[in-house]
Amino acid sequence: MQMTWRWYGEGNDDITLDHIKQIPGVMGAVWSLHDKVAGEVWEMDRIQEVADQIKAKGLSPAVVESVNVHDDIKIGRDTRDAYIDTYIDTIRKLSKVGVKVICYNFMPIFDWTRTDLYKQTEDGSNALFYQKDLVEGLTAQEIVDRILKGAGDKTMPGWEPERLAKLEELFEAYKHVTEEKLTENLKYFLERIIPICEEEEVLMAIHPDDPPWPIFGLPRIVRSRDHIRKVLDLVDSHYNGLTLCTGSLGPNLDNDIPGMIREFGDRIHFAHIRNVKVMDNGDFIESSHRASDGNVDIVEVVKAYHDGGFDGYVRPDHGRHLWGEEENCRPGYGLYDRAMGAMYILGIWDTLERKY
Ligand code: DNO
Repeated sequence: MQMTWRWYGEGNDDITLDHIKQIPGVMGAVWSLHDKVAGEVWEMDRIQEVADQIKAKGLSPAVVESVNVHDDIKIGRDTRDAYIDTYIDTIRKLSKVGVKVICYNFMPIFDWTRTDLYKQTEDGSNALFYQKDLVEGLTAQEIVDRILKGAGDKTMPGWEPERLAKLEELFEAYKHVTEEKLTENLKYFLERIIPICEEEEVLMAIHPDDPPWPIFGLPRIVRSRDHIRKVLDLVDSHYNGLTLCTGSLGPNLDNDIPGMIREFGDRIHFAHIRNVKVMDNGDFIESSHRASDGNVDIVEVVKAYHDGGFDGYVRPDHGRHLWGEEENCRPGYGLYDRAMGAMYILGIWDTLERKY
């Protein structure tokens, strides 16, 4: 297991590479060109610049999260081929600087969705929260407004104001995109990119839908064991793989996550490990990583990876906001809880490594 940390880039993250280096066990910075909207060309000099910054600190730039997929590819418009060409161009360039894994998603319009970015908890910390009936009661525009307001001046991947300004148009375009259609469009995309990934030795790792159910009538196709199996079978190549995110799959208590880790095995190229506490009414809050604090049994999760000899990349994913850090950090991406999460995961791993 190779521990990494998501870094938003020079001048775009209060947590610097120097901070990241001090977290025990972290060997890589998970990065992206965060100013790029889906479909834009990634210039080689920009890619090289970030990879060099990371390498200069002795960290690995092997994981990119995300190269976002343009909506025209998901919708299956005629313009998709040109966007796929651009995507392929980015894969080839990333390979040149040592990128091994690209995390991406195939969620229509919205990436992860929450109703409250700073839900107060009893111990005084706050965290990302999802209120089920509120999502059912609000319009998509109201959710967008809530998230963008909560993010303040911080850019939020998946919630680009430029793209979301055309919300009505986007919903109109997705009107005829059923689950089947979206799956076909993913297949089309994968059939074109995976041969290049094989050539360039870059593993694709699709991120599950968060939350793991359809919202606002939009289809979601990466949300259960059966969905994931289907996606991996669309193109049966090692390079068509998975980012297994315990916190995205976790809010559906029917998802047996350790079971999925054992089943999907070496098709998991990137592990996002975090916990969620699910309420009786289906609401959920992001909790600390400790198994007893939420519904995802993180000990069993790490054990499943260990039993399978997992050698891929992992990150502690999100954390709660502690000790007032929400003033400065991106929602879900504070320093303290993620650092403790990384240590909790490594603590379990190191214990399993011992032969008592
Ligand atoms: C949330 C992240 C996701 C993820 C994308 C991948 O914090 O895990 O936004 O980066 O879905 O494309």
